Amino acid sequence: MSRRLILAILLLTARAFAQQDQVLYDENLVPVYTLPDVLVLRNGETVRDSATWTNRRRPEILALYETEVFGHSPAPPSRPGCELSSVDGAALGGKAVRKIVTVHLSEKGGGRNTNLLMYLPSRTRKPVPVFLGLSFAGIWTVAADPGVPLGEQWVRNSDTREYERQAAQEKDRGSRAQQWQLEKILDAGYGLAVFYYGEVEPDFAGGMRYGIRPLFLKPGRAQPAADEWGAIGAWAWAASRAMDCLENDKDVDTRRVALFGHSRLGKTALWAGAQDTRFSFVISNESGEGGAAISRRLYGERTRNLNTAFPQWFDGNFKNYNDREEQMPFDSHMLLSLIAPRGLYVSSAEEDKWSDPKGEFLAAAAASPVWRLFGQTGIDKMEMPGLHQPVGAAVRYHIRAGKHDVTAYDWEQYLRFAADIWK
Ligand code: GTR
Repeated sequence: MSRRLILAILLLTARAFAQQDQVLYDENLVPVYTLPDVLVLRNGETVRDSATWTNRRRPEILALYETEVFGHSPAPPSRPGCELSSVDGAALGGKAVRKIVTVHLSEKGGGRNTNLLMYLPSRTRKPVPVFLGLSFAGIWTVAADPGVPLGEQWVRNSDTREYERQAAQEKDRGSRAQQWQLEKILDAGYGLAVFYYGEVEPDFAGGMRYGIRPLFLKPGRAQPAADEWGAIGAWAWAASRAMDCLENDKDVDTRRVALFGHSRLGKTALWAGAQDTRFSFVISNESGEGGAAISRRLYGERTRNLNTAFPQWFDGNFKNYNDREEQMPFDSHMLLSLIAPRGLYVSSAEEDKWSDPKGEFLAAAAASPVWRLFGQTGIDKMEMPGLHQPVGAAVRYHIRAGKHDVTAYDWEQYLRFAADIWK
């Protein structure tokens, strides 16, 4: 290697480190920025009606996100790959019907599938609305339910620092129950369906080979092209395959399925909901940078941080925007706009500054004019609300006290939102 090359590499590394140290948390230092106008077509024409939005502007924005951010996903399979592997009509002490459905993720075989755990309230006879959630951990962590078989999970070995599959332990059962609030969901008359994202593709650089993406590579390719899906695209695609299976289930009210995700899985839920209009509303719980937060604010996490720490998440083209947020022909309000006119809930937590709560609010507000085209109200004030004061109608936002997490307070708001949207 030449001396000049070594020097250049050293300089670039030093710069990357300096940037990670200097996270912007001072509102006064947020640069002045101009967002691309969500209602102006690339040819300069203004969108004035819902038909122009649906037929012309929405496809433009979707294409931008497919090319520049998350990458194109493969076409859906010709038929759903769903196999009911167990049913218990008296789960959770008789409160719920529990089903586990094996969702086959590739028609080409390859043995890739994920287990969809469903709890439906047992007292209703009619098909029920369902929250579909992406989980960071195996499905046995959702509830302290001995009827869910323990499986394997991808974990980082603390000695070797390598990721490996480890068998779950009895103590893991229900370990994430408080992030799901299953009782509250069932009491409200809704079901909950959850799958573990690690079964679709384990979440680390190099994890792709254990997931579904290699099964869809174009002939002769060892890696997806720069405009083909990253891991978020794969997880989002799996959410749509889980939706195929919900549609297959006569106990589910398929016009009322909401998609929920937290943090990186909130980014995933937004992208899945943007592409797949079968989801009747989408919940972005603290999705932050690359999700709901406005990138141009430069507050908290930045594009470079995402692409450095998690190179597997986005497509190759997204790497072009490191330190160039102001050059993006899009920003997060445009990702959110793809959910219109369906429901959208964006939430933040006060101590989760890395996710830029204000940037998440501003994006939800800036996307709202699209809902207006459909005669709906989104968020009509640009002032950030105080803690625990949800604002907006078809687009709703709240910020709660506390840190990066999913809490009972968050679910209480989502259930209220569901009652409004699904009335
Ligand atoms: C962080 C990442 C965030 C967010 C979060 C999470 O490390 O920087 O973008 O996605 O992980 O998913 O918990």
